[in-house]
Amino acid sequence: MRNTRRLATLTTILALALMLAPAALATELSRETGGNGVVTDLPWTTTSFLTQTLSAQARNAPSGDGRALRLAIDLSVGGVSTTLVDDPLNETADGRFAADIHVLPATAPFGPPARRGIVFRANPATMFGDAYQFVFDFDGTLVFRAFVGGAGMTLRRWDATEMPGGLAQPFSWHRLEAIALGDSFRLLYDGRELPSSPVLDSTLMSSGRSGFYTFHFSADSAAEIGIFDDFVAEDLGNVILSVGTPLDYVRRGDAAQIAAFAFNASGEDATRTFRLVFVDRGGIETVIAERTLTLRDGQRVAKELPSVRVPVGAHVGPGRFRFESDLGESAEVFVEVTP
Ligand SMILES: [Ca+2]
Repeated sequence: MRNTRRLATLTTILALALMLAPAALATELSRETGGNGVVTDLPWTTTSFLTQTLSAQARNAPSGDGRALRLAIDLSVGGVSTTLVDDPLNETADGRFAADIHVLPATAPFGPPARRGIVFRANPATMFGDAYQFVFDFDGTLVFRAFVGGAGMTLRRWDATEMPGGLAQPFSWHRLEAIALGDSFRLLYDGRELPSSPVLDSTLMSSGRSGFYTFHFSADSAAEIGIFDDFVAEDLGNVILSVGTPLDYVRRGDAAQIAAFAFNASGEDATRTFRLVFVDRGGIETVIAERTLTLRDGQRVAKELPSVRVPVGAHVGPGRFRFESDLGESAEVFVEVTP
């Protein structure tokens, strides 16, 4: 081993190599705002054997257009009512799904306590009996569930103490949003990320359709089952990150070259804020570089983050570099440092 004293700085050079698949599809898959108040913007399919109807109606919704959607079951025994965008192009595994949900009282004519919310990764091959749900539960708490073979499995519940503003009040509107990337699910309520997000689960990894879901048990016929608005399904692309160094160790004071790569494998536009973070052995994290990029389709491009000179002392020591995105993708490389 040479004993040449190297520069007392650690220079990190970041390179983003952006490679994209050739297909060109819009990032936003579906948007429903209530049409003209009589018809809906999108074709929807109902998935229950029950008689259910989806209609656009005049409503005082947050969207400000005076229109929302009403999903109702014409039945006296209760049951599941799900409606999904009836378009194969709506299908995706990784995406952002969001809608405004109208919280209704549990009394007539609005009906008994009900679950209301959004579904995604709903599988057409099983008549949509497999899906993820992010919904208000009967008691007004929020719950994220895997619905498998028609049976629900709670993955995380947020009660009044964890919901921003506490339990939702009758006739209030709230936005539910889920960002699904592989086995990682970020859950947001009125734009605020909930505790424990992202929730990890690998039960349903295939692509599927998305839409609205309601359920109630009651024998009372409910005039209003679900009121929704501003549904959005967005394909976030399939971005794979990797990070590496040509060295398996860095000598104290040496210059190290860390290369971070992002690959959009889906062909959809994918916008991310990327960060390179150094994590020392004690778990202290330092953001070394951050940049927001859109990985577009149809071309192969390479971009570089600015070279960063890292002060000696702050980053000399064994640890790991983590390359991550704001949507949860990440990759790590461990670096040994010799004295
Ligand atoms: Ca609307």
